[in-house]
Amino acid sequence: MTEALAYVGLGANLGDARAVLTAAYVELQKLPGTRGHRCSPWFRSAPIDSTGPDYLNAVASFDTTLSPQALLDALQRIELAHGRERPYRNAPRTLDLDVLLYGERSISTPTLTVPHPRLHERAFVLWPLAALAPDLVIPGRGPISALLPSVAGQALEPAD
Ligand code: PH2
Ligand code: MG
Ligand code: MG
Repeated sequence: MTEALAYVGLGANLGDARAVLTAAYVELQKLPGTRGHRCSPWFRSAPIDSTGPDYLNAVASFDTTLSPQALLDALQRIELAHGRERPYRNAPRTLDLDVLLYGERSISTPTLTVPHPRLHERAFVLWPLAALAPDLVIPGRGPISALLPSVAGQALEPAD
């Protein structure tokens, strides 16, 4: 079965964000059809296009035989298990798990867009991603090192 290297964004800004992100990463490691998990350092930042407390963010990567949609379904089950509600777009959340990248594929279905459509404009995604994979090339966007300067204005601090 073919395997793809997936990158998943983790974020939380409600409740005990540190405990929830830790638990979510443990659950990612237990997902069937995944192996070789890595997690970036954690970062704290103010909400972008959103409100509420500061966010805790990280990026995880792993090899997976799950299809993109099966991976999305698994992430949504983990979000729900942590009390995720969706009252309105970009609402504060107990846990957000986003498929950022799935190998080198560009995917556009009614339920999933990969690369994540706002990945390239968000410091809270680009910096943890670059920490895991400094030589990464984002399909349709280019080398991650070339994208970082454009988010230099977004404050982000290490949260480890
Ligand atoms: N997620 C959003 C909207 N804004 N801001 C920060 N700092 N971190 C996030 O994870 C985040 C956000 C929608 O998913
Ligand atoms: Mg999401
Ligand atoms: Mg998100």
